Amino acid sequence: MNVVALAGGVGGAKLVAGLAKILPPDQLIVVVNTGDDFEYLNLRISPDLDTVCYTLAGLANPETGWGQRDETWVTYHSIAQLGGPDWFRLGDKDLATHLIRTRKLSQGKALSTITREHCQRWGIGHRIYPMSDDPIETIVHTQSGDALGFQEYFVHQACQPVVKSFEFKGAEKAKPLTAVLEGIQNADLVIFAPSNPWVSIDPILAVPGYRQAIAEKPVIAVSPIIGGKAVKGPAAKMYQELGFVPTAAVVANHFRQLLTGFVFDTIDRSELEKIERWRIISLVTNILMKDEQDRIRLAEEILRFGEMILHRSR
Ligand code: FO1
Repeated sequence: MNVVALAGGVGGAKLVAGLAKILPPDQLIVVVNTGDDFEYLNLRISPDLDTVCYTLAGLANPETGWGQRDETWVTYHSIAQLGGPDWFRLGDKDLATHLIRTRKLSQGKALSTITREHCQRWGIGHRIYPMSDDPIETIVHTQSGDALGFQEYFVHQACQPVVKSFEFKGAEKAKPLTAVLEGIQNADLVIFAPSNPWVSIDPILAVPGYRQAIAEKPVIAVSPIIGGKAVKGPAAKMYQELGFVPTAAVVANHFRQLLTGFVFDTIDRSELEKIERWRIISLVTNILMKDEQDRIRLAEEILRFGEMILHRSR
């Protein structure tokens, strides 16, 4: 089965790692949010791309989900000693990725080419693409009138500002990747990984052409909300601040126009009827991924659910 998965950071990366254990490299394409990318210490940082790649390569830090495992922080502490900036923690190993990526970008290489080269070095066979080679910047507009870059909001201000809306600056002018568009056209199934709908999946859907291509395909989304809370990050807080009660059903409604299927947790079983009334087929299961076994089990269940959906529509 040919699958295209859309993913943001830590939650998305875990499911993608499960899918990559089951699907061979020629059957899985991963499209990663780059709206969180920014420049820090004159380096181009692509947090979600790195999180997905490190996770697939088995290099991810198991405590944080981002950055590398067995990391050292010598440079970070030396930078702090010199007066910083030090609000964004770059470990020594991780720093190498940003240095080489920035160097290659300045030589005129596209982010997708650099990502492919790095994946080869890390032994990743599956195809991982940034959502575009053009810059797209997620801007968080706050209730107090500020317009914050995503990492300024997320890390520096610890998601404290109350959000009002999101903007994906540069999206309307950005070019979709041909390989991604072709991947979607050849896909049997598109999966939205359990990533933040507002700031991980929506930026990908804002790239011209992707939403229209995805609308032609069966789509399954996996809820990042369990029991009213986000597994990680500010998704639940964002829904609340935007006037929604954060539930699995609210996530299904977020993507309602595109969804064929929705996967959510047994704890939220009472929302089943509401979601099915929207003609979205549901899979209710344990979606919390605590270890590698959980990732593989959930990926298997989702792929089986996908087969069932495909069978029904034939
Ligand atoms: N998240 C933090 O909360 N604090 C950090 O200092 C931090 C550093 C960092 C370095 C490299 C990287 O790839 C990711 C990093 N993240 C950090 C995570 C990241 O900024 C967010 O998780 C994503 O942007 C949201 O998906």
